Amino acid sequence: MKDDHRKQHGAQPSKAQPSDKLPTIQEATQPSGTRLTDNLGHAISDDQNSLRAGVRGPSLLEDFLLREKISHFDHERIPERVVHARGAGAHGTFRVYDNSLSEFTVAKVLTDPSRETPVFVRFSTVAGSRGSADTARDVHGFAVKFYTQEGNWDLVGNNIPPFFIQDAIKFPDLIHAVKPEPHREIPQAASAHDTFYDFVSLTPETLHTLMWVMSDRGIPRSFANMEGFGVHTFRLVNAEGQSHFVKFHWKPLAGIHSLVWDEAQELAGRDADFHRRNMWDSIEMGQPLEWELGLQIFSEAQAAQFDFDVLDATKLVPENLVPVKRVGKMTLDRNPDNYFSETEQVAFMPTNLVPGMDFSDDPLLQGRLFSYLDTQISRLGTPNWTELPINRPLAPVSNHQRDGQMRRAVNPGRVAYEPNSLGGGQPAEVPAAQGGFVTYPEALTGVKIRQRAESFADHYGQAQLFWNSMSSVEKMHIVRAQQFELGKVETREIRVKMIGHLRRINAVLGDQVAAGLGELELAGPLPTDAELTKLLAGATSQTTASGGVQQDAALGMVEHNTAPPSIKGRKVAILAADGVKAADIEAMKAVLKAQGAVAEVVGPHLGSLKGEGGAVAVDKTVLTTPSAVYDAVYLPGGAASLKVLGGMGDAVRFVAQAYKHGKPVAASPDAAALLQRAGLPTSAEQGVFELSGASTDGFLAGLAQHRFWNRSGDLIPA
Ligand code: HDE
Repeated sequence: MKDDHRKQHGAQPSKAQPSDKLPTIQEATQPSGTRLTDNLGHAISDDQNSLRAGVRGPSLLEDFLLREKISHFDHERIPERVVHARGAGAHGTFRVYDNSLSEFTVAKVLTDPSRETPVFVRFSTVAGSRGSADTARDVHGFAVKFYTQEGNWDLVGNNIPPFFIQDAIKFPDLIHAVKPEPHREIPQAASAHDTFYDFVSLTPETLHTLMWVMSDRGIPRSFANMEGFGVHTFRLVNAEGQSHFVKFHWKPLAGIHSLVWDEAQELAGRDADFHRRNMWDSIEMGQPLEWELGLQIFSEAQAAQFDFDVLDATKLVPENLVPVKRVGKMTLDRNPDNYFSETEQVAFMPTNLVPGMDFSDDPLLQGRLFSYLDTQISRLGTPNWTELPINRPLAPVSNHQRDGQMRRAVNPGRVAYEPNSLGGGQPAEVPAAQGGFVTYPEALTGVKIRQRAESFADHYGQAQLFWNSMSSVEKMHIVRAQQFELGKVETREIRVKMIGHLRRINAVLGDQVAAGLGELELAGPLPTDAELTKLLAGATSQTTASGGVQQDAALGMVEHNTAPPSIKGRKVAILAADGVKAADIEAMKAVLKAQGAVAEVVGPHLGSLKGEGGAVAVDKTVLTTPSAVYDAVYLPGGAASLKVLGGMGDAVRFVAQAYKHGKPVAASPDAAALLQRAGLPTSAEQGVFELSGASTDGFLAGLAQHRFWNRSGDLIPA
């Protein structure tokens, strides 16, 4: 698959198109040779033994091979990103659908449908270190580098449309508060601790984004199931020099789906690489990840009418107010060849724009415009990081910047200044008409001042809009997430302050969280998930700062989904032991494969099973692989197989957890006893399908639906 792709993209540099990124990476690719050498090409005859004085004597300083090898190893690491350290990337392309955006922008990447622009995308979590688990509850980075013919455009966004703070000067405080507490470096990749909630409780502008992180959006099922957002308001500038405001969105064609918290925690231990593995495997299987680029375009005059400020990054523009226009498609279809060279060394900067776009005065964005160049120099060690293959633009680079550590370019000639006559006056400035970047001439007046605008003052209205827009199940998840997070906060005063903020967003939300924290007397026991869901159904608040919008379906996930139901890319576990009906497995595999889903046989051991009707190869075992890594479970027939599984704690837990996590389960009638042991009802309505006949339709529809929220899995201990 990968090699086919290479061919498609022109593996021969001589045949490369101007829009081909691959050759610039391939130029630096070092395929393994046949002779072992050191870094300066000397062939090595013995790589097993260091040079020593006598076979049992001390090592000699003279051993240049040992010293080079160890010294290189000692310097293998670069500082991890101070935020977004944990991430995974992939290559792909972007193409705009038509030229309808020409009235708003001269950017070719957004107006020329004949162009295929190469992209590299890095997804990340924010708080954890490089080795932390993918499924930590967090904001997720969604950074896209477009290698356009006019230079790189980086859309460095997140999977959540607002941000925690309004002003860049608070960013180090926010990050210090959420990172592990500095005296004992605990907890890793988690916001559930005192310093984070201390900061949040004293900084109510964080509340809107907090609500998003505590919702299902904080624990996406996969990168392919995440939306992306540019967060800030940017500008588009057209040929007449007119500017419109714009918000960027990525809409996943695979739909928006999330994990449930218990599952996310299970995965953090059982497969900490869950998201990166999923993306890697999908691409290797020939199933690209796809998004549509969506734009909300509005004039400054329109923006002036809103009762919130579009320069305030803690606010979103409701889609009910300004609809999202889908303008093009991004496809990720090639895995990197080397994690470090590509994913670790890729360097994004919101300052990377192309003509036809510009910044807004959002004070958070303005601070970012400084931060990213600064951080790349520190992280990659030199201003010459732009020469690294993954960062190099496709557009030609020509200027008088010279030297510095690890300079790769060899710039001939004596002229390294401008203006010059000795170099024929070149390279020369490019007028705007020929593509030179010109800043939008925004008129500005004002006094120098350190003060927040009055229009930034409302911190609760959009948190209320978000809350109102949740289905009752999503609301229940938010209550449970806050009970969990604040339950880990040890300082009571901070918990109490947080309850106050949550009550202000919605009284029922605040009360239910308070009940879980022992700050509210209840007449009876705490409500179960099902009871809580019912209780939250009518709980809404009056919004402010939302353009008059009380509820926006686009903000929810369960009832509003952007994709037509499909099972493409879903993964089904077939749980089996000796005695399984091999024909059942073959039939299910064929049905799933036909619709682009994947099936794996999970057994008590690796190797093969003695199936009824033939041997069955096992892909994974119940010991190594929990049902959390699958989207559904199938229990094929074979009384002997089901008896073995029913007697195995791991297998029973496998099924119980799938049910608890809301996943569809399909079972042959032989599985009744196992289902009972795992505590499952047989109820198609609740996504437990008995496959007695040949029809798998109900199960496939359940798989497309992804989760069954109408279960009361409270009593399942798994
Ligand atoms: Fe970042 N951010 N950020 N950020 N950010 C970084 O740059 C920063 C913010 C985002 O996959 C750093 O190369 C400041 C908002 C992503 O490589 C650093 C402020 C949004 C990534 C930095 C913000 C983001 C980063 C760390 C407040 C969503 C990962 C390493 C003024 C729109 C990119 C690096 C990748 C990374 C600074 C706020 C998104 C330190 C100062 C808002 C996706 O430069």
